[in-house]
Amino acid sequence: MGSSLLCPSSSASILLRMKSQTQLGPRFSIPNLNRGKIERRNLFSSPSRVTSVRALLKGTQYARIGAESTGPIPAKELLGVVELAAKTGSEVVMEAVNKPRNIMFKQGKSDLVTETDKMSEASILKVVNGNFKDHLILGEEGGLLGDVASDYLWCIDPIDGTTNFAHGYPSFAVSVAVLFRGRPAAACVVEFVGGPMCWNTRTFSASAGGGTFCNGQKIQVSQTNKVEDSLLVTGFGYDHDDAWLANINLFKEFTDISRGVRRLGAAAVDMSHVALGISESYWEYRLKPWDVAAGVLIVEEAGGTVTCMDGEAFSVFDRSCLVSNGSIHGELLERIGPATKKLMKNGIDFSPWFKPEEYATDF
Ligand code: LIP
Repeated sequence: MGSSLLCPSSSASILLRMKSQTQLGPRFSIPNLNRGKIERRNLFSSPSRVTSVRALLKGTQYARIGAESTGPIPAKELLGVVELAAKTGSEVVMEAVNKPRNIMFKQGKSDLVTETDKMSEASILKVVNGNFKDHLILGEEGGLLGDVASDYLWCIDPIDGTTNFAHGYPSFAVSVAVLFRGRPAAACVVEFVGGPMCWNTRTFSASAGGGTFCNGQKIQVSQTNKVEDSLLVTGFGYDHDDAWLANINLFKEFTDISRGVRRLGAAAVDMSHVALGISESYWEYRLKPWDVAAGVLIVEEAGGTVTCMDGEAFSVFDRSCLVSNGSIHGELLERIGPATKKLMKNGIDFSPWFKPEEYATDF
């Protein structure tokens, strides 16, 4: 059982880890992900075929992203530890939420990290290690540690939406998920709601095949079936590249044809809101595994759909993510699909990233 410790928590290692996959060195590979696709067609070749394309997309079944098995550890046991870990991290964040922040910078002036991110992650690691000594862990601040031979990979974002946290602006969250052979098996997002003088939390949790719950009550995505009746959410990363620009254009387009597009700044929160049925969709380019691993399972288990932004089957190591209530997924892809395929055609890198090289997956 080989044990490895990568990217220990120092600003140099953070910089190293935040670089793209190819810059990361041999431990993070770019594997050829041959995920099973249920149906792939060239749906976007001719804009004049919009009506028939929509009919086709309505019948499209998208591949599920949740784990089909949780291996020797029952889903319930995994979920219990995931929830405890997220709760423990959220207590650290709650303790700090009304105090002055010690802000540091990662790659640029807008990519922040605080002492609280690091303390929250340390408290989460303690819970995971205390329960599963031999699991592999990928934390936003600490990088990769544990046993690369493990089938279980924990994806930890100790504060998703750090910029909002640093400014005392909702929304932000603690996000914890565990994958079994690459697929999300259990997930928990503790969302901070309210604001100065009235901070509170609500907890979203899900396990593969077990449904999604918010503060213990089962939740479902909305039934809205047209983009024109939908409230949409997107996000923009710190790297202002071609994909960022393409999404600025999608933001404009969808603002024109929906009830509005919001930009809150915390992927885990944005996805949990789709699961709760208070928005219909969320998408973003260039998210990392720790941003998405919990949120995607929370959406799927609430009855929603998760794909890449070109409509392909999704894994947490992909560089684009589209979640929706399912009913409007095809209509969203009529615009998001071609925009993403154009980026691909222009050579923009959409290969998987942050996948630990020796970590075995089922796709
Ligand atoms: C952030 C996301 C946000 C996204 C940024 C970033 P962080 O996570 O949740 O929505 O736009 O790219 O990844 O850095 O606050 O944990």
